[in-house]
Amino acid sequence: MTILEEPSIGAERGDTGGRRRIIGTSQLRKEDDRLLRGDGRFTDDVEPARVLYMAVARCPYPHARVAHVDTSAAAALAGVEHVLTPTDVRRCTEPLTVLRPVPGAPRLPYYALAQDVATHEGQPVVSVVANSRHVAEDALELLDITYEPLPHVVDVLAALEPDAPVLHPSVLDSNLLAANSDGSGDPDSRFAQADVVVEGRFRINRVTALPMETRGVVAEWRPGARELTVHCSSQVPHLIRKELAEILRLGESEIRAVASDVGGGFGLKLGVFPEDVLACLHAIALRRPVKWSEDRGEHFRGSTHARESVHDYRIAADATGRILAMTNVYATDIGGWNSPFGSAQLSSVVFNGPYKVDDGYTERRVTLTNKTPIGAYRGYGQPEVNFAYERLMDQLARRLNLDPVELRARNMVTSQDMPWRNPTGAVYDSGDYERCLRMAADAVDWAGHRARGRAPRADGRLVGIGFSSFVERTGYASARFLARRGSMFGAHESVTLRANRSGGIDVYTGVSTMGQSGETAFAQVVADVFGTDYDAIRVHAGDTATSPLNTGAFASRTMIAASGALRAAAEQLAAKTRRIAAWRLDASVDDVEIIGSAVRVRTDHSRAVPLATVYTTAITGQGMPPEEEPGLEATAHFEPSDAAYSFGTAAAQVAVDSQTGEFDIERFVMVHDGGTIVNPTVVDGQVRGGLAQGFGAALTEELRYDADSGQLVNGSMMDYFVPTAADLPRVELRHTTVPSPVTPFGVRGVGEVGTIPPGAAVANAVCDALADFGVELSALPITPEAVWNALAGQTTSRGTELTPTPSGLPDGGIEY
Ligand code: SMO
Repeated sequence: MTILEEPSIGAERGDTGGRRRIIGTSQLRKEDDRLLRGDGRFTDDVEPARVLYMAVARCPYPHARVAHVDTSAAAALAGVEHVLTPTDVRRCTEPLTVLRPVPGAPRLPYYALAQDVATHEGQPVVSVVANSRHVAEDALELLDITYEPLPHVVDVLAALEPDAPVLHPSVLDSNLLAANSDGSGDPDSRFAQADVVVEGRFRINRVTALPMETRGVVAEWRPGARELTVHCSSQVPHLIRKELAEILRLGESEIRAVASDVGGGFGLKLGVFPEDVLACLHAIALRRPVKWSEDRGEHFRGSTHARESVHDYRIAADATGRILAMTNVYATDIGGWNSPFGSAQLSSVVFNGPYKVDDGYTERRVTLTNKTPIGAYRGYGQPEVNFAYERLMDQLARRLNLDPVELRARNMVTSQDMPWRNPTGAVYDSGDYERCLRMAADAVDWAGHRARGRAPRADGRLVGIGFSSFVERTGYASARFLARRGSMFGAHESVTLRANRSGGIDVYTGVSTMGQSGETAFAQVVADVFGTDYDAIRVHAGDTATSPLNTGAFASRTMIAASGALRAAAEQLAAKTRRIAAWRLDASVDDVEIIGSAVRVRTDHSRAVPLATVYTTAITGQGMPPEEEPGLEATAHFEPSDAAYSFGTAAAQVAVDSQTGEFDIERFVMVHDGGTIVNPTVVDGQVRGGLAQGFGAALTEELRYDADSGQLVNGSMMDYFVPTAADLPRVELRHTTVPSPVTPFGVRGVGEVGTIPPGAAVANAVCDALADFGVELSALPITPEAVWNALAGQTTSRGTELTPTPSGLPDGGIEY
């Protein structure tokens, strides 16, 4: 274990005496011992006695009436224990709830099994439980389901046309689920005054988070105890518990949700999916445990997709390149139903990226199509708009014959501006955006590249360098903000700390462990604040039976909120520990300090008492100071004063073959500020992991639907190209550290940041290399074929521009 002295970090933590800093050090991950030994406990590892297995029949059509369901042959198959039909589900459950509804959208009557009409391929229609997965799947073959296919629409813009088939005619007369607008100032006048306007339509590909562990659930009902235990692969066990209680008409006390190890969440595992409800219903009916493990084919059709959207962006500038106004009117695909976590808002919230824009407007059109629902995915709206505004920044630079780095620097929000409120009400807390940009430009020798000019290299290829500057909103502004948007959770986190007689501290959290190293970071904060050893802290994660009610792990929010709760609880526990120890040592409280595994008198280190002894004193209540109550446990809740904004600039260097469109990413530099860093190795891993997913979405990944059949045509690992380590460019990572003034210790979230810049940086690099050909890329993914098409002057017809809705006046002043 390395413990480094880092006196610059965490100055606000007050007097730490001679103690070693633990925040800011690369402690070995708590999670790795079990994970590297293959000893993790994922949902599929849970195998209760007498467990049965569920399989799900799914609609093969993009849009179809479920005319008739006959389950008799399936139910008669030897080994089949139970079958659920749409009628059963309608009778015993409420519609699925949404954790973060789309503001202004009606609630769609979405049940765990399709009622009357299925609106996407892969939607569950019947579920079967048998004594093995094989038998359950065989039984699916014996189901007699009559579908009447209905006209479908899979293109997000076509779905908004007046002649499009309407997916949910009982609640909507079009496929526009909701339109949300926001903004401030007077963008129309600024556009009228502008010396130059750049605009474009940017198409963002449909991708999926593809966690290594697919979804899964094991449900067990003990009728006498009235206790439903639900093991599930989830980022939000306490929210799953609440939602299942509502959907299954149970009390929350009757449900225990457990998400132990989670093999990746990335936003996909937020909220209840149909299969979670089905497994519970079977388990309750059968009084036996029921397990479902999603296979990869189901995952591609039944788990949420992400990102697909079309953005019409405009930037107005004066002749010096100063941005006067920016607008983003966009249609975002939500698929066939409202997904468990609603639709991306961040494409509106940070539509201006790191640039100082006072006059701006955004409008989001949440659009239903006959495809798998779209949900949250790492970055959730931010990679989408970064691609658009950063492509336009380069186009603006070319129009004005300005250096794109200087243009960016000229427009960035400065540290003097901050806190600065953008047109949608997002308050940028602090940072030095330009420093990251300059560091990235220096790292790739931007000046040298400019000086060298555009001649092909010796190998005949053209070299280009592109930048992407970005902000990432991490955490939420406040519970008040969430309430206004109808979200079913708070902006806070909650933890319980409990000392034990072995001299350790147990930390209980509802934040599940899904690769983000929460156990490690939580332990570091507690050890640091309390003053004990990192090894003395044990984190118990993801079980609603033991942890305080909390929010969960998403929105890059966990450390921002949890570090405050951990600090408060550790301070309470430390204060009582010192009072008890002082009493035992016959010293004054102010004279004792916690160091490692003991409490000692500052001025006389021979007078000390082991922490195990102090804890035992409190736990037994024997030998306590007269005025103290027994017990040594603290629960704390903490809501940060605002969201924190991470920021940075990425730079890509590419070499492009101007004949074929093939290109290589030769260098990729990421300069990033995540504020105060709790564990540098973990932060590097988070940023690199995000970049890997960012490169996938930027370069190779796209879920494609055939317009005629409405079928997903590449829903398998053979056909959907996720890059492996061998396919990824080498990443050169640098950090700056500007502590955030709105969070404990100055932390900023880092979990999603890597997904944001790859698309824009690579596209800008390719367009820089091909500047003499006038190539401007405006769609993801950036494949060699797309570059070749652009070189050949092939442009897809843009269609009608999405213009602002006349009645869609800005909400005005809702803070983010
Ligand atoms: S897309 Mo995330 O888990 O908020």
